[in-house]
Amino acid sequence: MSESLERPDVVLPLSLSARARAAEALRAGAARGDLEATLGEVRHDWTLAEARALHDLPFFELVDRARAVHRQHHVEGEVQLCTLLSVKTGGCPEDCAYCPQSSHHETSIEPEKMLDVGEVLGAAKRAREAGATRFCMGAAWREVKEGPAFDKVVKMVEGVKELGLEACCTLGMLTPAQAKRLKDAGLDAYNHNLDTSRDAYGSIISTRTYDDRLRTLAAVREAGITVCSGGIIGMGESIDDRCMMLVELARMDPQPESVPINALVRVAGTPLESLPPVEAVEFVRMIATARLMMPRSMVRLSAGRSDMSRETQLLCLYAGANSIFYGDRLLTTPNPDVSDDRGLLDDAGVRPMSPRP
Ligand code: SAM
Ligand code: DTB
Ligand code: SF4
Repeated sequence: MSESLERPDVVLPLSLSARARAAEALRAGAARGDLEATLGEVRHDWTLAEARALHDLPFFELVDRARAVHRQHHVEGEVQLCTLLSVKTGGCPEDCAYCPQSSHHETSIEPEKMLDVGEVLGAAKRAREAGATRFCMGAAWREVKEGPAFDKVVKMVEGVKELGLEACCTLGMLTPAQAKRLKDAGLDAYNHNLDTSRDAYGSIISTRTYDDRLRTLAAVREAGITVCSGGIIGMGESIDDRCMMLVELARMDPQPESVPINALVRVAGTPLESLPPVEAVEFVRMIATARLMMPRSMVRLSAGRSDMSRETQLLCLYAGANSIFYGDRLLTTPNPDVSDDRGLLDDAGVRPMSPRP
């Protein structure tokens, strides 16, 4: 034993921390055992310790459990293809550290005028012909403002619904009255991400609060529109932050019908441009944990696929993701080519989901 370990002042903290670690391991073991008993149940009382116990399971065990829950609640070997379109690009007043469209950062994205309804419906029709069943329109807005721009969005939603597609929008903060108007236009889903944990949020965005986000989600739910909310990993957050974000989402009652999990797309000119990429195994852990905590939700393998191998993407689908963004662009950044995605799904024998009747 080294000299330092024999000194009473050192021995005590060391043995305490060893005991604490042993107790923690026991607690985690118990939590894992308990969690096995409720596998596949929709629960709204998740704790951080439980989320961590799942997230930190041996990788194969985590994926096995997630796969079992996935098969219990979802059609095997099927993936929904969703196409994104930025209907109003750039010049956003918010300071989201990850976002190329924020006017606070010097990126290559220049503000553009809003697309016309005809252009958007043309893109939606092409997306449908290419096999997408859901079309999501994004605007680089802090919030929706009443007026001609919102009137145009309402027309876009009506047109997308006439094409037989699921319609989703992501337009920033929304009031209950605006949510109601979108619902009346036929909107199926509204995307508004928590992005990260409440604790990490302040280091990523300062121009609106976590509670602002929750208020918008409440307005969406109240209007009878389904909720699409998830977040981004790879922004320098801890594993606890990732798990806490999932806890916030899973505690919602009802849980979000749709949970996009994005890997940060590191865009030049944003404050996060030099962060290291997300490890594949960490990304799959996040997908699998989301699947376990929100068994019935669509878990969407979202931004970041351009930097992932085919094998990583397949592992995500195996571990519980059942949707991808499909089309050569996300909002402003690249996405894998449609032909590559078709090849990947064909090679794996995964079927694109058919339109719902
Ligand atoms: N302005 C609206 C808002 O923030 O709610 C809608 C558009 S915003 C681009 C939608 C979501 O895209 C963000 O909440 C964020 O999760 C995701 N996102 C934006 N930039 C990203 C990036 N560089 N990498 C990964 N996800 C990103
Ligand atoms: C979501 O969670 N990811 C999508 C969608 N919801 C709107 C957006 C990803 C954007 C990635 C960066 C960009 O292309 O601008
Ligand atoms: Fe604006 Fe949305 Fe980008 Fe934030 S994420 S800067 S709100 S477009």
